[in-house]
Amino acid sequence: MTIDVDYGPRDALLVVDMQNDFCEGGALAVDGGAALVPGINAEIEAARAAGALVVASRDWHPVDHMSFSHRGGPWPVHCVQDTPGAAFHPDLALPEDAIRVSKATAFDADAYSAFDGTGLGGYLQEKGIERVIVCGLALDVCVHATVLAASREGFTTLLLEALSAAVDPDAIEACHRDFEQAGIEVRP
Ligand code: VGL
Ligand code: ZN
Repeated sequence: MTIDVDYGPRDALLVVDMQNDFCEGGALAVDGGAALVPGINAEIEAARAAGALVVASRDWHPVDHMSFSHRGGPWPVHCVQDTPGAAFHPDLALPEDAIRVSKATAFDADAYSAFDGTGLGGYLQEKGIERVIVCGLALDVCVHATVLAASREGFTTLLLEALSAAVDPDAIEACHRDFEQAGIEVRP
């Protein structure tokens, strides 16, 4: 089953941070994270079949990153470069030609959005992409930031909420207000 998105060649499906550390058993596990994988795989297939671009971001921190609690940051150690926790979920069916984007790779800065410091916006523009369709983890952190950034960069933005899950479910309401204010379409 796929969500009924009319994908085309001017669309990019952006799969955010579907990594082991954000799934059950990981260092910063999101409830319901792993269960999203089959639905995301179906979406990837639908997007590809219609000639859409498939992009996958990953949180990719150096050791001792400033966002880790032992450095005074808000998060436990997670998604350290080249560790199993930073790998994409093993069942995520990323095509070989999918675009991989690593973010938050500097010691001294965090980046929640896949557009932050990656050059992704310019790249998508060069490719003629007009709409960005977003799914993945976590709804209230990196998906929230990524969706707002996509809209700010001028892309028509669609969030597939059934293919996302939050670290803090109590934060979802505030996210919805932000999405609405920015004119972002949320597909439940
Ligand atoms: C994320 C917390 C810390 C995310 C990344 O990908 O949502 N959350 N770093
Ligand atoms: Zn992180």
